[in-house]
Amino acid sequence: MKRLDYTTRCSVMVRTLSTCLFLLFTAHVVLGYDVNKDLRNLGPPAHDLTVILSGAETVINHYDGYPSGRFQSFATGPVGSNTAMRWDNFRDNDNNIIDTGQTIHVGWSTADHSSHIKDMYWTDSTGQRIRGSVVFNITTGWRYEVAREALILSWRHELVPGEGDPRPILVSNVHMALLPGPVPIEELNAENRMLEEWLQPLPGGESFIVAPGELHELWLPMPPPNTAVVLRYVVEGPQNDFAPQSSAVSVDYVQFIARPPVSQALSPCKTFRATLRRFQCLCSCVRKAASTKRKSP
Ligand SMILES: [Ca+2]
Repeated sequence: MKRLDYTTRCSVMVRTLSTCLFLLFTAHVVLGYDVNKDLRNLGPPAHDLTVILSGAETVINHYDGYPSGRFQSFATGPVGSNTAMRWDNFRDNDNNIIDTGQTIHVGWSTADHSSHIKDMYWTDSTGQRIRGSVVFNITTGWRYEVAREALILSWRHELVPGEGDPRPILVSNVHMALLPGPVPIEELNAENRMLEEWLQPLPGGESFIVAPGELHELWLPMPPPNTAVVLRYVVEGPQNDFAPQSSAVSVDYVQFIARPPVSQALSPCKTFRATLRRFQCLCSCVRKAASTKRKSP
């Protein structure tokens, strides 16, 4: 009888552990990696947009535009070993065409906290790539440097357009907001006035050029676990007469959840007070940078 009790207890412990692991895994899956883009068409006029993500991706959510200009259809599926996302049937208040100079908006979430755009382009009325169309993109990533308690943000140039060679990309006006929880994907854009107020200039993110295959990094003090980190920045071609330009100027909004390595998250010395101190320090850093920028002519 005693042996049975012990076995039962073990069984309950195993079940509890399994449930915890399941919940941990589920939480990991549910929290997505969100990307939203405002794309201003630099011409010629276009009908629709196609984005090719590298490898197999699970798109768990998508956002199809502002009320003033919205795509009526969205489709995703494999193209060879990659994943395509297609926004079709654009409707706006005039000609249902993405005119030169017009800004449209798309967004998506993937299940695995990361996705890399391999190619992106405007399409014509038949859904085919407009000849020569390449919308520049740079992939945002992050990692933790445990020894230095730092969060390292990165911008990696991984665009391999189906037409032409990869070109250098100019990233500018990087802003960041640290929030207690994630912003819903439909509110991760310029129409969210509160988000716009929270976004502050990120020191070192004023302007940088990233060559094909290269990486640019910025370091931050580690935010508290589960902080939602929102980045906003401008992506375009280098601004000189000779540099090839993107077919759009993109303002990207990227959101991820700051989650330190498990070993650190479980460490008893990582108290709430310590993380709060780091959070306050980080906010003060960002505020200081913003105030310095405002004072400078
Ligand atoms: Ca239009």
